[in-house]
Amino acid sequence: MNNPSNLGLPIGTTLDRFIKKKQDEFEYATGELSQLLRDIGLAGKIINREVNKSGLLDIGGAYGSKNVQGEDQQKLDVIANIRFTRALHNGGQVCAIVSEEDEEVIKLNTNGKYVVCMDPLDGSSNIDVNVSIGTIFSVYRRLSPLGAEVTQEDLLQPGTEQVAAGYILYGSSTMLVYTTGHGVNGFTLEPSLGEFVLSHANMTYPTDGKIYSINEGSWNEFDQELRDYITWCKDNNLTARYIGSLVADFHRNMLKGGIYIYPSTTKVPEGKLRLLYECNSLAFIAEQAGGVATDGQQRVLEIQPKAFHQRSPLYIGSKNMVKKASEFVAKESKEMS
Ligand code: AHM
Ligand code: MG
Repeated sequence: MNNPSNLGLPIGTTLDRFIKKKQDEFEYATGELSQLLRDIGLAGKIINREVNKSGLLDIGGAYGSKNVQGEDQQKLDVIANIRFTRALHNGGQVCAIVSEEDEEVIKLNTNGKYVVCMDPLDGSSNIDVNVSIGTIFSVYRRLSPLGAEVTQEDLLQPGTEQVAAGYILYGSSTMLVYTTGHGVNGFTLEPSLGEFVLSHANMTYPTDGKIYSINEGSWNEFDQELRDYITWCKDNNLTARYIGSLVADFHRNMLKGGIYIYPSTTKVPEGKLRLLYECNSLAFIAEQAGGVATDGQQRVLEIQPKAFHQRSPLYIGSKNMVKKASEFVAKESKEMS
C-alpha cells in the first residue's frame, strides 16, 4: 500500500492510542466513530473472556431457542449479542443495530450517528469443540437526520457505504482486525495487559495463493461450473483448508493467500452467509487489503440489500484466485480490476 495506513505507529501500539492517532489525522473528525470503535474493542474483550471460560462453566451448548434463521442459538451467541448491544448502547454513538441474533432491528440512541450490522459470534457450531470463532461487524453513517426515527434506507445501505468494518478472531490468540477505508490493521490481545496491541500493520492479501476453502461435502449440491473449478484446484495442486468458521478461514487466507467460497447450492440457492453482517464486512476488509469479493457474478459491495437477513453467495480472497474462480462460475466473465 502506498499510503501506510498504520501512520508509522510501531508494533505494540495499543488499539486506543492507534484509534486516537488516526482520528487526529482528520481535521473534521468529531471522535464519535473513534468512540464507537473503542466500544467494539471493549465488547470484544468481554466476549473473549466468556469464550475462554466456555467448557469450564455451564455456558457451552444449545440455549434451547432458535434465531431468526431457525438455527439453534448457543448460549455464547446470546451472551455475545447482549454484550455487544450493551457496549454500543452505553457508548451512545449508535442509533440502530442489525444483528444475526435478532429478527428485528435493535433501536438505540436516536441521536446516534451510526448504524452497526453485526454477527456477534460466528461459527457457532465450533464453540463447544474449542475451535476458532469470531465476531464480525460493519459500521454505516445514518442517512436520516439525528433525532428522527431510523429508516429502512439507513439500515439497508450497500457495502460501498461502510465507514468501518472488522472482525475479532477468538483463536490461538485473540485478534481484532479492522479498516476505516484506509488499509487494514490487526491488533492482538495481550492477555496480561488486557489490551489489543498493533501486531499486523498494513495487512495485505497476497495476490495469489494455494489454499481453497469450501465445504466439499456439499459437492452433490454444487453446479457443474463450480465442480469444474474445484477439479481445477485439485489438478493444480492447491491445498484444501476449511475450518467452518468464516472469520478463521478468511483470516488464514488473508495471511497466506487463498480463496474462501460459500456458493449457491441446490439446498441454499442464495448461499448461507448473510450479506449485511458477514459478506459485506469481510468484502470491505478484503478490498482494503488488495483482495477481491464477489457473489460469483458481481462485486459484493455493490449489491443493494433488500432485507436485513438477506443471504449471498461469497467468493472472497486473493485477487488472482477469485479471478480464476470467476472464469469458471461467472455467467458473464467481467474483467476484475
Ligand atoms: P453461523 O453464522 O450460523 O455460525 O454460520 C456461518 C458459518 C460460517 O462461519 C462458516 O464458514 C459456515 O457457516 C460453515 O457452514 P457449513 O457448515 O455449511 O460449511
Ligand atoms: Mg454467522
